[in-house]
Amino acid sequence: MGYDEKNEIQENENWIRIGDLKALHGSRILHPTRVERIINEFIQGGPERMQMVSDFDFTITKQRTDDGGKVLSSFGIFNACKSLPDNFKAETDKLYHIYRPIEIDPHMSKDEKVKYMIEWWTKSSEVTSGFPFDQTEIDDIASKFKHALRDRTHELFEDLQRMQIPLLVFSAGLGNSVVSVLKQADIMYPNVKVVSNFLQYRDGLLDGFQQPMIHTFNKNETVLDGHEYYDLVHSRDHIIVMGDSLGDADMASGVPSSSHILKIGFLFDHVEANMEKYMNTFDIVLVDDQTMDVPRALLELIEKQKLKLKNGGSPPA
Ligand code: MG7
Ligand code: MG
Repeated sequence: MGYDEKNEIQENENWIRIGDLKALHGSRILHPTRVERIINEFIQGGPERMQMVSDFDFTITKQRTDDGGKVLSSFGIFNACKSLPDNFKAETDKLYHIYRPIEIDPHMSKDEKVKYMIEWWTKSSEVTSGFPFDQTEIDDIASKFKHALRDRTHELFEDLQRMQIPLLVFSAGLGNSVVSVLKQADIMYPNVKVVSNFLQYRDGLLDGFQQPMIHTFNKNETVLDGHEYYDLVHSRDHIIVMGDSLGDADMASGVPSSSHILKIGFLFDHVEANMEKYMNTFDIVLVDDQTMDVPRALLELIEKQKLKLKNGGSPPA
């Protein structure tokens, strides 16, 4: 997609070989030559042309923690709040058991699933209405999950901030929880933008989620079209996408200019059964990798080359 033959860079003495990238050694890559080319395009293009788009649940947070503790999703954090009305938990559980199997049904087409997902988010929004709720409740629970971020998440966010690369955290979950976790982890830098579902209030009571609703299958250009975020990044045509679900791979498909998109997929559940689909969907598949080491390794190459150019071609001291 968007593979621009005309502007392809040529292999030169600075060319990086994918086999030399230690961080990629454990990964599964269907088209190594293509990935090698994209990485070299990124390095040559520099930070000014980069942007990153990442999912939140189980992409910025871990799929598996060292102590085996369960990581709550952004909706899960909200649902754990104590003051929610008695019927709330029962209602949302009921919805989850109806719609979650549809969301992941391997036999139903995306087009068919969309109407069910709209139903799910709509009903969930309706249930999340008519009672008072204080954001500090989310903050209290989210504080426990700032330690469940992937290893080296802080470093990744610092890298992006230092290199002034915008990061879009794109989540079909609950934005209030996402922002709370990122803020409490001290990584909600100015270059980080969260697009997600946020709680809406009316007359002091909850009134569902704000529009536009973001669900599993419109987490792409369909909701971002015309969004202020596109103005911010329209000249950044080199994109790293990260996600743990197959649908995450499309997150940047509507970005106005995208010469090269490199998709990194974190695979943890049912590795064997999912491997083929993940390899066909993501350029780089990481199996049970609970770190940010791979995206950081790519950014490091980009930053090193930039410093090298600044120093007139000689390697940085
Ligand atoms: N997901 C979607 N909805 C809900 C909900 O109302 N409650 C809970 N607990 N989970 C929900 O992060 C996005 C994921 O959250 C799930 C409306 C879906 O599985 C979705 O992929
Ligand atoms: Mg996810």
